[in-house]
Amino acid sequence: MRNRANFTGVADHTGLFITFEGPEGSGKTTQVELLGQALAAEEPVLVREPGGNELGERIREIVLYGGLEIDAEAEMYLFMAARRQLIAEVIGPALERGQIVVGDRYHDSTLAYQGGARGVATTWPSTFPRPDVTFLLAVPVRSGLERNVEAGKSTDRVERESIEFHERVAAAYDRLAAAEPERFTRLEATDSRESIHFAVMDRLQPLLEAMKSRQKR
Ligand code: Z5A
Repeated sequence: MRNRANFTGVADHTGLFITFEGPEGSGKTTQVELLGQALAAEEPVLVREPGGNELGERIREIVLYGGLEIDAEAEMYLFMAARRQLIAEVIGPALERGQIVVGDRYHDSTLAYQGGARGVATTWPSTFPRPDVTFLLAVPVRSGLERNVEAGKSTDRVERESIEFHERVAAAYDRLAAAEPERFTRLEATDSRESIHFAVMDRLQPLLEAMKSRQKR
């Protein structure tokens, strides 16, 4: 792997960086898959967090399923270490090549879970590219948790937290979206899968066109 220590990728890439955020069971993975299919001709790069490469998947095992007591700040650094490796190995190079990158969670998850819900002091590192657009799938906390139970998903360390914890996550997401209205598009996750996907495509259309004209120059 090239040494990517200096990669910032904040403003200088020709690709398009799209992320999906939201509480448990809000339908992020469903929408990432639908978007991946809709953009198949563009060969988008789909990534999930934590994960998406070997270090990320190993950290995922430790932080979500390791059965360990982890200090809240240590947990934040683990998520961020996995993210930095994903940026260096996958996200940064893909954006530089002019590809579309679609993230199933990204740094806003750390701001909402470790910052908003656990109370850890968080920042946005300058070497973490900001997404061009972030879709926040808003769902009532209990409905989202019930959806995951109905889907038979096994619960991890974070999902087993109290309802109050998940309410704090949702409130933190609302504050993040309100603070950056140009980047965030808030969608009601209780709408049908198809109508959410339609709204996603509608929001992306001008960005996709702008990306293509940037690349022709
Ligand atoms: N975490 C963190 O604390 N800090 C960080 O920095 C990062 C993560 C990056 C990752 O768990 C955990 O790590 C997460 C936050 C924490 N844990 N918590 N709590 P994960 O990767 O295993 O899972 P997740 O990201 O939390 O996703 P999820 O909640 O499991 O699901 P989802 O992707 O949002 O939803 P889905 O899988 O697409 O859909 C869930 C079900 O609902 C499924 O049966 C669908 O068919 C159904 N669904 C989807 N859309 C609809 C609509 N529109 N209507 C009805 N039903 C629907």
